Amino acid sequence: MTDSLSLAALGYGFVGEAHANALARLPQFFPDAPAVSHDVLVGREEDAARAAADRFGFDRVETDWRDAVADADVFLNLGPNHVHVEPTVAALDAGVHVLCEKPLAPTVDGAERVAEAAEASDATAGVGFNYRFLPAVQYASELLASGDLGAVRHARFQYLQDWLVDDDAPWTWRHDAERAGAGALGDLGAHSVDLARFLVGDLTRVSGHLATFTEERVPDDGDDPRPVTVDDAFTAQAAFESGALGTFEASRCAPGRKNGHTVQIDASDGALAFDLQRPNELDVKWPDSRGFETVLVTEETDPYGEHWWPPGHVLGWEHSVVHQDYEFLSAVADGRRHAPSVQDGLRVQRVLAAVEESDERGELVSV
Ligand code: SOE
Repeated sequence: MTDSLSLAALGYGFVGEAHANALARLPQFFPDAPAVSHDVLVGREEDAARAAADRFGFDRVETDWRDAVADADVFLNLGPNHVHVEPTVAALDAGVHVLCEKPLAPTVDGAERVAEAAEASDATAGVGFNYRFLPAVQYASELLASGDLGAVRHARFQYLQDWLVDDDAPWTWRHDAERAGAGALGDLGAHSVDLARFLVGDLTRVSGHLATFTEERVPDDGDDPRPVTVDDAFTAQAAFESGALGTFEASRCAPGRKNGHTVQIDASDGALAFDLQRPNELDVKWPDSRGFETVLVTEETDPYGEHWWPPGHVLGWEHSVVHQDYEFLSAVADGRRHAPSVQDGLRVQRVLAAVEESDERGELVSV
């Protein structure tokens, strides 16, 4: 391996920008992170890709991923869901390390193809479930693993956004089943199911309900309404292998909720609660406290604490991506596996598919 890892990235929208920011932070705050050279940014619209490449510091732009991925050391697949599978499989087949954004694929079949390619490759492969890397979420995981709160009985996950409350909100690729796979279920539910697996363990069966409240929307660039073929919201009940019970809910039609992701875990000797809109805090009901105490997770000894500011000088959403990219690139440099792996991405996809199947059949579905 050369001194710096040559990087190809696909996508320069919101998520592309979040990773560009993360990579820019690493040399200053994580000096032991492997060096990266920003070689090529892939995007279909050449002018827009060039403008993004100039801002993010990439040397070159390609409009076809086939001209970029196989020559890199590392490929970040940050494109929309329908371009997750082909470029990721091609990169893994060429021995290139890949971090692919969530959901791993629009369908279980696609996710299986990626997982098979990863198993056949020596490269490190990961999926972008960034919320695992928030200090408070890591702390919650350590607390549950320590056994101090006892055995988990209930796990509740809610992920609420409001950008589709209005029927006039425009149609985008996110409303198209072919390109997105699913709606709130795949986009938001994927994060919740990943945190459920990370904090509590695997799920065994689910029952789910999906709803699409607005059946068609008008795209920004045209007059003709297009059908919305994905869900606006879902709810699901689940059972974990451990015997714990789970509930999941996500919506893009929750007025006033911008990006509200909440987790509550009730265990036999205590409980904990996390809210993404208060990312530096974990509410903990200790075995010997009367109610919940709010723990500020910003000490030097807390996960990633030593890399940043003095205690109380809080972190935000972007830091989850910085930590994730640090862990992924470190795994690449050390020749290790990364967690969450693409196998984790596949398992999440199977849960999401089971929720959809349960809604269609009106029955409980095994995962
Ligand atoms: C969708 O609105 C979205 O941007 C997701 O795609 C992200 O994964 C989530 O973190 C925030 O919301």
